[in-house]
Amino acid sequence: MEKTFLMVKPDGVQRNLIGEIVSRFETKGFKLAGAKLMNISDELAKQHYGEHKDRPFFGELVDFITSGPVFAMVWEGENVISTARNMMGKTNPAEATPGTIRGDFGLTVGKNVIHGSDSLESAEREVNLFFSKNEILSYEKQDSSWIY
Ligand code: DAT
Ligand code: MG
Repeated sequence: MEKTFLMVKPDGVQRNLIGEIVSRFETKGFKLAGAKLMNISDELAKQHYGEHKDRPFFGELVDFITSGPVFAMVWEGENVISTARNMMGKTNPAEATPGTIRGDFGLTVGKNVIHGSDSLESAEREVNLFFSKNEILSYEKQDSSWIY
């Protein structure tokens, strides 16, 4: 089954949105496969956001994501990568549709509450960057026959 990496960013943690965000993916029908509250090192931040290293906001982005604890998660389910991106809303919360996480909880692109992998390749890369194999659990959920 497809997996994705999602992360409540430092602003979301400070604004007490962990529970709300977990709840949205849980009630949608996805399965939580791993989760941890953690601090991101400078090195991990630069690896994670490597694709943006030449963008003018890169320094700001690394400073922000390392500024406080994040809540890192692995979620599993059919089409979870693209569905989670739709549930997050557009990168800039000002353009994100109400009902999406960024549309409901954010105002500025620099503090947009949540990260989510944008492709199969980035999901695999990011899950492995943040989680070791033994932190990702494989288990049955009893509601699965009512979802699939
Ligand atoms: P997303 O997080 O939706 O995948 P992205 O990968 O293009 O968006 O950018 C990563 C993060 O970088 C984004 O969540 C917020 C920040 N960012 C993107 N564009 C920005 C900009 N123009 N100014 C400031 N920060 C920006
Ligand atoms: Mg991205």
